[in-house]
Amino acid sequence: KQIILSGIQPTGTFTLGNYIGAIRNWVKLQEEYDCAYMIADMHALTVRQDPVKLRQQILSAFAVLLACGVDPKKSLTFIQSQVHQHAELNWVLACNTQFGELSRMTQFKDKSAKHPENINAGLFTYPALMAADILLYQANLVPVGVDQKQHLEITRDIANRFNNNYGQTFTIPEPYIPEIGAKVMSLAEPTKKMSKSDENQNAFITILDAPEVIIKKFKRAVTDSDMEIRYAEGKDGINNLMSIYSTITGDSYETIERDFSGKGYGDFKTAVGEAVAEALRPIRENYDRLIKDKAYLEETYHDGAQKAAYLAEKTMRKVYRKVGFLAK
Ligand code: AQP
Repeated sequence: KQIILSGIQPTGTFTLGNYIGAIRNWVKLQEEYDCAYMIADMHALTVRQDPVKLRQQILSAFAVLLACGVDPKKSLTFIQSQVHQHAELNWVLACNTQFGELSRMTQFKDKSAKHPENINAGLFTYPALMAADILLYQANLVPVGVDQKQHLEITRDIANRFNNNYGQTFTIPEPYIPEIGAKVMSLAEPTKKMSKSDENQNAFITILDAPEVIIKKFKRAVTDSDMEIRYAEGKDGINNLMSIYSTITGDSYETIERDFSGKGYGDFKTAVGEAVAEALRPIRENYDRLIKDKAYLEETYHDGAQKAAYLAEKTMRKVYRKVGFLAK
């Protein structure tokens, strides 16, 4: 079976965007592949985090993954910082990554523009850690959104270079583009992607929002001054709502246009809100049950970390030997 690795940062409660674009596909992939899913808490440190909040968010993020249907019996499910090999391989790879190639990363440029007060070294070398995450498990495939293609490219470059310099060590990962998983846009600014760390609470739906909150947020969603519910250029707000509704219900755009012809934006927004609230209901119920069971969560992430470390250590031993370190 081919190996898949993916991760998600615990920088806030996961959004409908994270669900549609990532987690929902992860759940499907675990039936066909050997999957490894991690809470990327080390990556979250590249932006200043409140320690008390971060600790709570990591646990909550782990519970959300399970609540969505990621099954620790089928997939390796772990928290990045609990597997020390990520930090170890990060160092070796950082020493094999060039300043110039890191400087060209658009995410670094974006994030440092957004946080000019905290342009730290971790933010700059982030791609080396991401490469470590992927290469440690010899992943064949990495599910990526369009926004993350550049990161996978640099991972491939780093892996190829390492293999050429030191001999065959790493599997070269390929991008895995899911069939569905359109980009979900912000409800407040539909030209921007929906983001969990957006300051405007109305811009995103979280997986754990109560049904009435979801419906209210959709009612406030920014649309346009046109009256028609149809998918067309320039109608970013309506396009986004149609795309969300279509992914959740399975209805095509034509069906939606037909069903809502002659109806107002208000009716459509309510329908989208209700459909999303209903789809997220079982997840929220699972979560409410899981988050109370701290012992189970602890046991599950410890077990995941142990299994991950076993696999990661195999790669690490090889890497240390290849670069010339003495055996432990
Ligand atoms: N709006 C989105 N639509 C579709 N997919 C999305 N993803 C994120 N936002 C959308 C996918 O979710 C996965 C995990 O993302 P991440 O936690 O690594 O960080 P991100 O992509 O930067 O997500 P956020 O929510 O925007 O986080 P912050 O606000 O912390 O930067 C990825 O597979 C991503 O494609």
